[in-house]
Amino acid sequence: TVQKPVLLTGASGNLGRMLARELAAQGYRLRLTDITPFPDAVPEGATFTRADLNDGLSIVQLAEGCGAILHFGGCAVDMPFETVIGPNIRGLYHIYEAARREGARVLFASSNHSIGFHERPQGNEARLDATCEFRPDSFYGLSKAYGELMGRLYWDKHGVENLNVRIGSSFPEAVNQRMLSTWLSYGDLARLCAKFLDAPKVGHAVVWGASNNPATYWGADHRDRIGWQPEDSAEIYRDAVGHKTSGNPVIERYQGGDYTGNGYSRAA
Ligand code: 15L
Repeated sequence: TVQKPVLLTGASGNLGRMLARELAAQGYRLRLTDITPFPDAVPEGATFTRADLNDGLSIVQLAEGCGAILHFGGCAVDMPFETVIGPNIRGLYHIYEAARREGARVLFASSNHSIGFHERPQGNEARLDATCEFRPDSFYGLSKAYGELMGRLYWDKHGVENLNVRIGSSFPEAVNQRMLSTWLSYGDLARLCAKFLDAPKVGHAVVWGASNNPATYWGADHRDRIGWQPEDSAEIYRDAVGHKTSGNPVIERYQGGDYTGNGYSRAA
């Protein structure tokens, strides 16, 4: 059977651009969208339409006939509450409504910041399971927790399948100590998206979005659902990264790093 088109939001972002290139090359029919223009040449077989996630009608129209939505759009870093609420909360509702109408599945680019106030494990201490409590470290992280719960709601109530990827740090290379634990290579992310698109069944699933890093903070999740296994490892960057840390005990204690210390005002 010919696969239905795939809607990729946040297509103009770092991860969106990489996924547009990789997935188009693999033959997926992509509809790209973002609020900012697509900075590259639109890959063959893909189209780009500028849209605001706040605009429900545009999102529903863009999703028409799609079999899946890769939702990478919205604020991607810590921002004030009023900035986050439009794209990340209202926008997410538009994505899920569109998915419900189309019977499409959703991959939600969640983040480690939805659980950022869990402490980093020391030594052989147990790694965190995907069933852990949400402990958002910012309004951004809170919007990601909300997004995962939106997926929970739409699966339980409407049977909309969704995979929530708690992305660690997805950049071309690991560039600091923390990223030896949290790094997700572009290759592993692209392979994860392809596995999601091809999987016979997803249900509601949560996966840690990190490469095969020996220093990982994270343990069990639902990756078997889509048959994904990361292939890369941040260890190759250990020497280059060195031992420099932030020097801030809050940032170094918690998994979310910088985001946990940003505006921190707790006395003890
Ligand atoms: C995120 O969620 C951000 O989108 C990214 O820019 C990084 O800050 C990443 O988390 C991280 O925790 O390293």
